[in-house]
Amino acid sequence: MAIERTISIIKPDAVSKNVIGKIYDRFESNGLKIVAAKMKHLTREEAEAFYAVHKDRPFFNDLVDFMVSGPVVVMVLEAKNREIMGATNPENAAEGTIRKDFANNTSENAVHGSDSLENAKIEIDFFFNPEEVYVRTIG
Ligand code: IDP
Ligand code: MG
Repeated sequence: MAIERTISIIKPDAVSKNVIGKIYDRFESNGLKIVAAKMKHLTREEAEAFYAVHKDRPFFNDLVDFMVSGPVVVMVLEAKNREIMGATNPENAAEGTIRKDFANNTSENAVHGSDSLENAKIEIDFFFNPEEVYVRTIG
């Protein structure tokens, strides 16, 4: 079976709270492996392109403003992360999820995660060249 890969982004709110390591730990503690990672300050053009699927939503401009407000940390993870992230609105997020513990509100919600395998592939290609994504051969 092919290994499932997905994207996670630690958003500017969580980076500014200095909880990058705590969020990495959530993934690792739940058995996910980080196979690529980098810090990046998105340009407005990059944020608009990344969230193009939401371009007609009322929150699009606020979302882009927020995502360019500071650097983010982009990761490729092996295995699923939606359950670990929690619901978009942290008030609806389950106990023990990243958003429950670290999000401010529906907009500043600590992390992004791919919503399907198909979109995961598109999002991985958006941020990483193939040689930047590693095979974890040991362990
Ligand atoms: P997701 O991140 O849980 O997949 P999406 O519906 O794909 O949620 O929305 C993408 C991002 O847009 C959210 O993570 C959040 O930052 C922002 N967003 C979504 N809905 C709202 C809203 O109603 N108000 C403000 N921002 C929102
Ligand atoms: Mg989404």
